[in-house]
Amino acid sequence: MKQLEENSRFSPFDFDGDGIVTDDEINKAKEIREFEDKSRKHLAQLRLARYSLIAIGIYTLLLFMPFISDERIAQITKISDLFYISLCSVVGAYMGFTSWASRK
Ligand SMILES: [Ca+2]
Repeated sequence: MKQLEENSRFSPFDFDGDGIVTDDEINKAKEIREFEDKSRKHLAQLRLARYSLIAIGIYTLLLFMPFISDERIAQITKISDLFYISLCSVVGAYMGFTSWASRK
């Protein structure tokens, strides 16, 4: 328990506004902080997965553009295989971890 001074930096934790930060309120603040961290992490992963999908789409479209010759496509096929596999595994890992985390 902690009695607060005026405009203390702990006053945001005083949820019921009585000027005292109880252990309960500290725990609640901790939970909120953890939740915020978790959702920030989740957002970053979502962004990564989304950009991977977009990159796959753009790359595939680029391959069909007239200014890229068939010879060049044949040359980069090996790289593009790796490209697809790695980006797809990012997306797959995202979906896997998301459903695994929501089941916990
Ligand atoms: Ca309080």
